Amino acid sequence: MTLTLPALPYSYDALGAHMSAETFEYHHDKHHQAYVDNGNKLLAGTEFEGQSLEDIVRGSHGVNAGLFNNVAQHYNHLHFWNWMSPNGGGNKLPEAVQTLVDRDLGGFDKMRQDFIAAGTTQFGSGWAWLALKNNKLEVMKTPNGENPLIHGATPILGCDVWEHSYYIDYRNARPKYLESWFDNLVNWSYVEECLVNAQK
Ligand code: MN3
Repeated sequence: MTLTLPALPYSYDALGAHMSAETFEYHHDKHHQAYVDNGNKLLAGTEFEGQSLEDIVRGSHGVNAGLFNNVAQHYNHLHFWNWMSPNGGGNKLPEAVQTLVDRDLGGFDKMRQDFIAAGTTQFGSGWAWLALKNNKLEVMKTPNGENPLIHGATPILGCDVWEHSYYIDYRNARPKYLESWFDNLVNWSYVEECLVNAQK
């Protein structure tokens, strides 16, 4: 496969002050583009070329660090843009998501608190996640480009806590970014779509 950078699913200024056009100009146009370009260079001529993105992420982990870092970040960002939407956030979750949040994570408020804590306590660059593992929902955190796929899980929500995701809009205030992101931007419909796909 060839990795390609999709356009954002909304305009650059659609998320207002929660995530600015300037952040997207760097984060989407430069950082994500670099993962695509470097990933394609490192993928060429390898055994992974004919595989799905998910299989390349799983297969390259611990085997080809350069390739893994770039394809995993490509996978993470493909979903990250879709995990946000204008007028997102709130505590009205789709029923399928709410049911698992209640069953496995102690309800919305505890899940929110644990997700924000995961992102806040991820030392250095990384991600906070909601992921489905053995049909159970978990809050996870991972360093750098790692994601739940390499831990036998499927992500249904992820927040990028690399500084390039928040430094323009929030400077060093990562907890404030995570709270603002969770409360105003999360696209719960896409979370539900990811959950349904993960349960197939
Ligand atoms: Mn990023």
